[in-house]
Parts: sequence; C-alpha cells; structure tokens
Amino acid sequence: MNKDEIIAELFDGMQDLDEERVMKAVAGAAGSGVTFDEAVNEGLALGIRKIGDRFESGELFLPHLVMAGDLMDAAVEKLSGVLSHQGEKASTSGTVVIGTVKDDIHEIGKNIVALMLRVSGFKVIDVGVDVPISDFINAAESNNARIIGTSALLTTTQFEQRRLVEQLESLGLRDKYKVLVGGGQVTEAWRQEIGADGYGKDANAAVRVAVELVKA
Ligand code: B12
Repeated sequence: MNKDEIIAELFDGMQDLDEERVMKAVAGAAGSGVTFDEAVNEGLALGIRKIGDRFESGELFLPHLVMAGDLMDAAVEKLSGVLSHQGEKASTSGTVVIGTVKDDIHEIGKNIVALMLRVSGFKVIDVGVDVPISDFINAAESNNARIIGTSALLTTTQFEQRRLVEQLESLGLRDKYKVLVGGGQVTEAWRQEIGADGYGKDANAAVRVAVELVKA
C-alpha cells in the first residue's frame, strides 16, 4: 500500500472499528512513506472523531467508544515503534508536566502529545488522567518544569483549564510557568479567554508551541 492508501485504511478501519484492517495498515506503514504524524492525525484521529459523532447522534453507544479508545491506543503504540517521528527539535531542553484534568479520563490525545514532546527533546512528566489542579502544580514545582499542559475533552471539564491559570495567579506562580492547553473542543479563542500561553490543536502544533514557549 502507498502512503495515501495507508492513511485511507487507517481512517476507514478506525471508523468501522475494524481491528484487523487497522493493524494491517499499521504493519504496512513502514516503507510506505507515511509519517507517524500523518498516520495519527490524518488517519486514526479523523476516524475516531467519526465514531464520536456517531455516538453523539445516538447511532453508537459507550461500548463503541471504549472499543475505539482501545483500538486507537493499540494502533498508536504499534505505529510509534514502526515509524519515526518527524518534528521540530527543541533546542533548549525543558520539562513539561502534562495530564488530563479532573473528572476527565480521556487520555489518547494527551498520550500522543506526551510521546511527541518526548521525541522532540522535552522531558515529560505525565501525571495521568482525572488530575486535580493542585497535582499539576505540585508536579511542576517538584520537577522544575517550564510548561504545564492540560488536556480536556469534555465541555464540562474544560473549566479546569481556567482554574489552573487562576490557581497559579493566586499562588504567585503565574510567571514561573507557561500554560499550554488542548483537547477535543478546546480552541485558540478559549486559550485567549482564560489567559493561557499556548494552544495546540494537535500533537504537532503542541510541540511547535511548546518549543516557542521555552524560547520565550
Ligand atoms: C475514545 C473516547 C472515549 C473513551 C476514552 C478512552 C481513553 N483511553 O482515552 C471513553 C470510552 C473512556 C470515553 C468516555 C466518555 N466520553 Co468520550 N470520546 C471518545 C472519542 C470517540 C475519541 C477521543 C479521542 O481519543 N480522540 C483522538 C485524539 C487523538 O484526539 P484528541 O483527544 O482531541 O487529542 C488531540 C488534540 O486535541 C490535541 N491535544 C489533546 N490533549 C492535549 C493537551 C495539550 C496540552 C495540547 C497542547 C494538545 C492536546 O492533540 C491530540 C493529538 O492530535 C471522542 C470523540 C471526539 N470527537 O474526540 C469522545 C468524546 C470526547 N466523549 C464524549 C463523552 C460525552 C464521553 C462520556 C461522558 C460518555 C458517557 N456517557 O459516559 C464519557 C466521559 C468519561 C470521563 N469522565 O472522562 C463527548 C464529549 C462531548 C463534550 N463536548 O463534552 C465526545 C466528543 C463524543 C461526542 N461527540 O459526543 N470517551
């Protein structure tokens, strides 16, 4: 399969929750010319978003989301071994604390961002999912981090990203850290509204913005 066919297979296989098809495309990715970022962002991630849309419209149910999550995890894990990551290298090494905010257990996107930051030269402290703001700050303080990144996939949990900025301000720590936000419905407009420093629409953008933030 060539690059376009691999991307199409990853997309279709994911949106059909067809594990065999996805894994066959993953195995064929090496040597096809597809990059890790293209396979994830243009193939798998677009496919899993279709699953989300069909869940929202009532056509699919929670077990389908769970299956989609597991399939995405397995595919990304295998792809990361098969393909090399092509991204901007951070010239200054910096530590990033990253996690998914409280009451939110979505971790696939956060894991991809963490992986891409690592291969781009950052030290990454992944604090996991369903993480209270205080834990992000404690991890940043004890690891001498430069950036705190939060992922939020639910409209209801996005507000935790605002709370991080407020909490840092009230502790007198706002200038010490660059705050990076991302996840499903998060936008540049939201970043501006809450006064965060950077927004990444996908893992590539996350790395690019993180590199700029450590330079600043
Ligand atoms: C898989 C999935 C699940 C899985 C997650 C498994 C796992 N291990 O993570 C499970 C089954 C657990 C799940 C549960 C639920 N889910 Co869900 N889920 C999804 C789904 C289909 C895919 C999410 C995903 O992995 N996308 C792929 C990744 C690659 O994309 P991403 O997360 O956006 O990440 C990229 C960027 O956003 C960015 N990024 C991400 N994080 C960060 C962080 C930083 C710092 C930066 C810079 C960038 C960045 O880079 C990433 C890589 O490119 C989405 C649909 C969708 N449109 O996203 C629904 C979706 C997010 N879920 C939804 C809902 C409603 C739920 C549930 C409430 C369902 C229920 N009734 O129980 C629960 C909530 C559980 C909880 N408390 O968190 C809704 C949210 C609606 C809303 N606006 O609030 C969505 C949008 C589906 C829908 N259309 O209705 N879900």
